[in-house]
Amino acid sequence: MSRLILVLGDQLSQNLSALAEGDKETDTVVMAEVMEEATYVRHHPKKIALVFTAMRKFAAALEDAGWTVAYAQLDDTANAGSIVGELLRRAEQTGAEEVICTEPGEWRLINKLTHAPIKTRILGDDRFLASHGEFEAWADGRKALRMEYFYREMRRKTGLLMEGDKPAGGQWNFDHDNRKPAPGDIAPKGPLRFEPDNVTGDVLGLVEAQFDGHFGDLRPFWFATTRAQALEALAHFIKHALPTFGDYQDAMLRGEDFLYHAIISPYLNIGLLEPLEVCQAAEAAYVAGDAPINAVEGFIRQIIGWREYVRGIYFLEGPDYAKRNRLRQTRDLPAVYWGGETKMACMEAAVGQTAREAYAHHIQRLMVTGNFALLAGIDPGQVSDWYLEVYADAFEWVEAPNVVGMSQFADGGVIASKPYVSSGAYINRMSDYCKGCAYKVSQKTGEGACPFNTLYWHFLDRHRERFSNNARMGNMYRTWDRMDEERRKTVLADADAVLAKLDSGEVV
Ligand code: FAD
Ligand code: DLZ
Ligand code: SF4
Repeated sequence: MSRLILVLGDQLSQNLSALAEGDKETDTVVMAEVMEEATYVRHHPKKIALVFTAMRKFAAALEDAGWTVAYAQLDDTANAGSIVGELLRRAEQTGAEEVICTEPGEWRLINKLTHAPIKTRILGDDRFLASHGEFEAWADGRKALRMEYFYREMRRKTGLLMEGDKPAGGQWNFDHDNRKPAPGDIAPKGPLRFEPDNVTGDVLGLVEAQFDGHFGDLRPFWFATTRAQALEALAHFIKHALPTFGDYQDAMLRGEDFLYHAIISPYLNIGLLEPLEVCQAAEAAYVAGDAPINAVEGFIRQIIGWREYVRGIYFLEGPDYAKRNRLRQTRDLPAVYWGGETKMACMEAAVGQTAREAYAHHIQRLMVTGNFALLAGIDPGQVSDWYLEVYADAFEWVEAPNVVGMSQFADGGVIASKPYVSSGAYINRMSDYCKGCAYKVSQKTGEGACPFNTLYWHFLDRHRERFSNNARMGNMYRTWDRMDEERRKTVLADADAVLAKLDSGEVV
């Protein structure tokens, strides 16, 4: 019996479980560029171009490997417009009666496939180190699901940076050696960039024609779009940036969009790279003496720790997770997130580079755009949609836990033990944004005060009931309570004025 093997745009791996189950002689691989996937949120044009180009090249690689591939380009006249529609169209063409697919990274699509009017078998996605069952077993009976302990399990499981049953270097975590501000005179090489070829050129033309109104710049487009290119990009990072990765992991500098980050998340998340091979490459650099333990451990932790952990949480918590709003924040996302004028230099830098590159690093996402949204009381659903749209690496299994959980505390504390909020002081310590900002980071109240400074106290004050008993936040509340009442009133009034400006669309 012939079957259809569905390969989605973020499943571009030769060892995909659905392909392993398929039969080259009798089955047809279905791949489809469809409007439904390209517009369920209005993805950044660079992200759509990455996914479509990588899909086209992966389909060609599958054909070279002997598969029959039924590929639909977005502008094919017969294109049904959705994944399920395309499966039904191909089933009619081929006579196939069953679909085999690897679990999608989003409940939305799992639900559509589960209810498709054709028999569909969904296999586990074994491109991750921890299966759902393993994560559930780890989580079972624990009061708090903290990443650090899960990460140690993954170290033991993979043997990465292990000396027998002990962690290499005598510690599991070297974060205290990391997170320095970056001096102004560094010269990071940045990611490896690839010239568009004919296939990429065709897709860029298509994206330009079809998704003109989406936020962000399509060109210059330089992402890797094949596994071979992604491996080159990885090797470039290991050689040129990994040794310094840890030191400046949290730093932010004007005009330096990438610093010493890897810029591999888009490639990992669409399947061009595998998490274990990436970590093994980093470990090899440590063993060879080419990169220090603080950098390599920190890097590996992001992948076998955070990346696996957030996926575990997304599937453990279920389909309602991405919709949670435990702090009941309801303000609309302000125009500054769409490139609207702002006087805040940090927001301008983070949003500006997001528009240009479909990329911002972790601390820009967490402590600039995320921090501001949380302090300003923005609806986490709108915040989450924004992140899903604007980043090339954003797929809901990884985006939602990072945004709804880690950044917006909208899951009520499943991921974070306290909200990631800070005044302008943190941004000033870790960046050069505040120099030359229209606001003064040292000013706590009044016209020119940094908005993060007043909104920070406003956040704590309006959520006192929830957080004042949190052991990790006691100091913050004690500091607030020690301020004299007049000052507290002024701070809150100034914060209200900032919020009113946001609501009325005035420039903040
Ligand atoms: P590096 O800083 O060089 O880190 C190496 C790798 O570690 C990354 O490629 C990534 O695969 C992994 N990693 C690091 N941190 C995380 C994390 N918290 N969760 C999962 N993987 C991690 N990452 C995404 O892949 N997709 C998202 O949609 C996404 N949304 C985020 C939203 C917010 C609010 C925050 C705070 C973080 C988000 N992250 C997301 C995590 C992180 O910001 C990105 O993985 C990272 O910036 C990718 O750039 P890089 O490859 O240069 O990473
Ligand atoms: C992100 C994306 C986009 C933009 N377009 C497509 C597409 O046309 N066809 C496809 O198969 N996949 C696409 N994707 C990736 C899917 O949206 C992704 O598989 C789901 O969000 C689950 O992670
Ligand atoms: Fe951002 Fe405040 Fe610094 Fe300006 S002063 S860059 S608004 S933290």
